[in-house]
Amino acid sequence: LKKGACIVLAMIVFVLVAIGFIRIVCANSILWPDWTGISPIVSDTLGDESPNYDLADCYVTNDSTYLFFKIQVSGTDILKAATRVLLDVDQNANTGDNGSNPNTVDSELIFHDIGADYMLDPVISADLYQWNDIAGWQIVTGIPYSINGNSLELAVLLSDIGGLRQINIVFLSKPPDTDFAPDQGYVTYPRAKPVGGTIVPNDTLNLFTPITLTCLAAAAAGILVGFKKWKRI
Ligand SMILES: [Ca+2]
Ligand SMILES: [Ca+2]
Repeated sequence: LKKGACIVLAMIVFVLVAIGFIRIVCANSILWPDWTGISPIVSDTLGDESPNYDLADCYVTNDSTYLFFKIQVSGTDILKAATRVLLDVDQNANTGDNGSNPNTVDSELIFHDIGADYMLDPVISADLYQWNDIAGWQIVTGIPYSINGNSLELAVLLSDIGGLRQINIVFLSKPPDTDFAPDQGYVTYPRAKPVGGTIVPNDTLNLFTPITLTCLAAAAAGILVGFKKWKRI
């Protein structure tokens, strides 16, 4: 019986290790975006930290499956383990890590009006964390990452953060006592779209100045008078 139990235990351990291995392999075999033509969502102040911690340009984009992030520092080698991305997916500073809970990643978050519900944390490999008011940040799953010199890319499945919607974002380096991007407040992705309705171009609006309206009214009156005279003939 003991031998049988050992075999079962060994099989369970083998399966768990295999699942972990497959997850790590799968997590990093994704197609990263071509960032050409994408503007930074935030360009942080340069020189407010030592170069490899000093957040510079940060980018966000998405496809139908992933939300992608690219973070650059002003130095030559980004310190992956120091980087965090905070996501306020309900745009509500009262839910999530807003800096006031003892388990906060950084108490200076109180100056950012953000309540981060999820955090991307590449401290060991790269992982998605979810906030819990009692236990603090709890690991959810591994996420893909790619590192190249001063640039770090991270990706999170949209389905793991409740789908694509407008979210508020703050980038951190070396928390606590850290570099933030932006230095205060947050950035929003996707950016707000124009509200509905027809936008009339400026040159079309010029057609409706008071002078043109007066001329049009006079012309209409002239046509009407002319038409009445023509009927009497
Ligand atoms: Ca900076
Ligand atoms: Ca929130």
